Amino acid sequence: MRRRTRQKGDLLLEALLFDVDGTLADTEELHRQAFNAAFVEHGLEWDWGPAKYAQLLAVAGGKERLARYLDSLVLEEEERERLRARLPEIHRTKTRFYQAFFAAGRCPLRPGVARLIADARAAGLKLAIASTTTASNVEALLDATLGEPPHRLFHALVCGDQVAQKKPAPDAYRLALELLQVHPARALAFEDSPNGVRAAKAAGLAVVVTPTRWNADADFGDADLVRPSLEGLGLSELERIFARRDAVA
Ligand code: XBP
Ligand code: MG
Repeated sequence: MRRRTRQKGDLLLEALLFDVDGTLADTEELHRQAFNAAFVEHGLEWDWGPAKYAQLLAVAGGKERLARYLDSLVLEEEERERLRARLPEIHRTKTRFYQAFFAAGRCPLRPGVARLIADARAAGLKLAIASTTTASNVEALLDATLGEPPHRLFHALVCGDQVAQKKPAPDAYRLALELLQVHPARALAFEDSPNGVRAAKAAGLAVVVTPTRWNADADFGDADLVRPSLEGLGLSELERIFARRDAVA
């Protein structure tokens, strides 16, 4: 699709920055199942049920989540360190299962996501991904849902280990803004989790939150807009959020 060059008097908004897990698609159940499949393959009697996983989601990053869980177990220190050395391999197995589940079409995009991406591209906005997950997981998601690689849809892709500090640190959003060459006051972030909102806000971005069941009861205090999904949320309404912010600024 041809991208329109921006004309004077266009939108205030210059860029949209999207989180991935929970925002583009409700993926955390698939991540949970992939973790449990990896535990079985590695002969571990670990089993993360939905309630346990909801707690563990407070830790962004699958490798960090595994480490936090390991630290919570009552183990001989020698056994704990032996398992810690295996975490990278366990996480690679988990990623393999996750991508196989996606390839099997087990997770659609959330409502309104595809249309907003298409409208924003047609309006000449810049688009970026700012995620804690691995780049190959983002590729699997976009390939399975939109049939395109990330670089055909987004001008910048910032994932997992590309930054020193994962969410709630602002690193991923700051790097995405730098790659887009866009000022945070002219960009909008889309998130699903408290960690994500904190990360975007710390980067100076206005944030639209579309929680999933994993964060349904969370407090999104300083988000600029909270909606059940992006369905029906058009660029003109997003521009109005912006105009309100500008009026205040
Ligand atoms: C959500 C995360 C990720 C996923 C698991 O990322 O925190 O860690 O839960 O994916 P997002 P990995 O910022 O897109 O919401 O195991 O690849 O980390
Ligand atoms: Mg998320």
